[in-house]
Amino acid sequence: MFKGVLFDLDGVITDTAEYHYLAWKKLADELGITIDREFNEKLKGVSREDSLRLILEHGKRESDFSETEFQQLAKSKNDNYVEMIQAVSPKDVYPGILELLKELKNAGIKISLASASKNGPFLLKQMALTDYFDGIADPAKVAAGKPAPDIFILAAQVVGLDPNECIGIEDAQAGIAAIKACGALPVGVGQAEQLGDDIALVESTSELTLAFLEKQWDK
Ligand code: B16
Ligand code: MG
Repeated sequence: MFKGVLFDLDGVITDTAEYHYLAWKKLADELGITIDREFNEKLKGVSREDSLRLILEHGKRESDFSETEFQQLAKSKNDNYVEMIQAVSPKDVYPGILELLKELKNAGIKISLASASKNGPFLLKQMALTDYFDGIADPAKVAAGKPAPDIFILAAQVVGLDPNECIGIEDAQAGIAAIKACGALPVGVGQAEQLGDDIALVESTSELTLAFLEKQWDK
């Protein structure tokens, strides 16, 4: 039996992707760079700095800013995003997630957060989920973001486990790659076209039950 579940946040616990998109779009517009929802797919699971780099490259403006200016742009996007997520509440938790957290807790399985977002702890608080988490991996403490395995390795470590004792749940390509690389068992939320057909997949988080996870583990 697995001993821990490593949760991605955005796209697994709630949908903050739309807010990230709107905040990046505002910044891109100000810089005269056009981004759309299709481009935004590339930013899912990717860190704030790496996302900004991708946007600047997309607009061929990657050489136009000093390091200080770059950090100011990242801050301006985040200020905007943080303003938007003040409205996040328990109503925004995806279907089945609260029930799953309760089942895991009752079964004595460790629950850890492996989100690339520095706003993860704030979002958990807004959704009243903080108390369910035994650990939170701090993305500021890892050298490389997803698809590197670092954040998932740390998420296992902070709850005293080895990644190969854990299941990782993700909605992004970069995140599934990170889970595979750390040695945990990946479960994807989404479609095979994006996440691959070689892993367990659910279309909706409502399918994520303890029984479902046990079945994947025993396969
Ligand atoms: P922040 P996840 C990721 O969250 C988002 O998917 C990604 O769009 C965002 O850029 C990243 O967090 C960093 O977020 O700017 O709040 O630190 O999917 O890893 O939970
Ligand atoms: Mg995600």
